[in-house]
Amino acid sequence: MTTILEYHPELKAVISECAEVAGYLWQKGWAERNGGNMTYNITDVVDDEIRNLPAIAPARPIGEVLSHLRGTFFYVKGTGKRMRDLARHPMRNGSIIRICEDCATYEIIADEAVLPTSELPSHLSIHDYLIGSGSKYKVSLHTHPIELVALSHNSGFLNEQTTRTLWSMIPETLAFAPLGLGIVPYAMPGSLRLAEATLEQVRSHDVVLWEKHGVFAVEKTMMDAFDQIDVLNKAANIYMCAKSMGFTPEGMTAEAMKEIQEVFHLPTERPC
Ligand code: 2HA
Ligand code: ZN
Repeated sequence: MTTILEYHPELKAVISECAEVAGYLWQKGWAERNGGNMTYNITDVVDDEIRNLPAIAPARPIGEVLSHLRGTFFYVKGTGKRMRDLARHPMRNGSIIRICEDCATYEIIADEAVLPTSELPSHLSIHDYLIGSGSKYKVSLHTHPIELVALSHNSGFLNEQTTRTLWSMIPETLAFAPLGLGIVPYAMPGSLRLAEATLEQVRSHDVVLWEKHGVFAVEKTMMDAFDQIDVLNKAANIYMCAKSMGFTPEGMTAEAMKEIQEVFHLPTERPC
């Protein structure tokens, strides 16, 4: 079957990156069944031919009016679709959508009429904020990393100290996730409350932890979003390995952490 990707190498590279990351999510055990979501603002790699493709399904409401999304295009995982299937067949388990002129509806334009994730409104509202604030961030990724979700089952970890604990596990955590983890109290998946609380935290953190559920990250590329989550989850894994060996890890000293901050010139705000 022909796919839009055959004649659009830039778009193909972006979708291949989504498929590669979906495979990692499955391999890591972070994407059981249809767990997790991804959306990619592909507007930059959309040429006139794609821009003018006819809709292959009737326009559907987003559920909100998102005025910064006029004329934008997204690759989105399909509702009920599995990351492990998306890894092999990204255009059968996700689709390309165009946001309509009214900024309240969208149309599927390729390759098949795969309906987007039920989390589409919350992902799109975050893209709307990113575009509105002039951000270079183009992707949003939600997944279920085991160690971070496990930590979130203890209220003692639902605070800013958790970021400091994770930073102190190995030097790379602070170097590569200098804004750490934002925390969002439990809220119903897909709810407006979850989306609003996530937006609040995503402005000032690398990754947002949803209590007893998963994480959410925005980044420039899907691989970067994956890396942010992987770095923080690795630190949680080291913490838990030490605990299961029967001791509380010492963590790097405050001086060692300060040295990392100085050498790496770490940002204290998102480069939006
Ligand atoms: O769509 O993980 O939280 C799958 C999910 C929703
Ligand atoms: Zn989830």
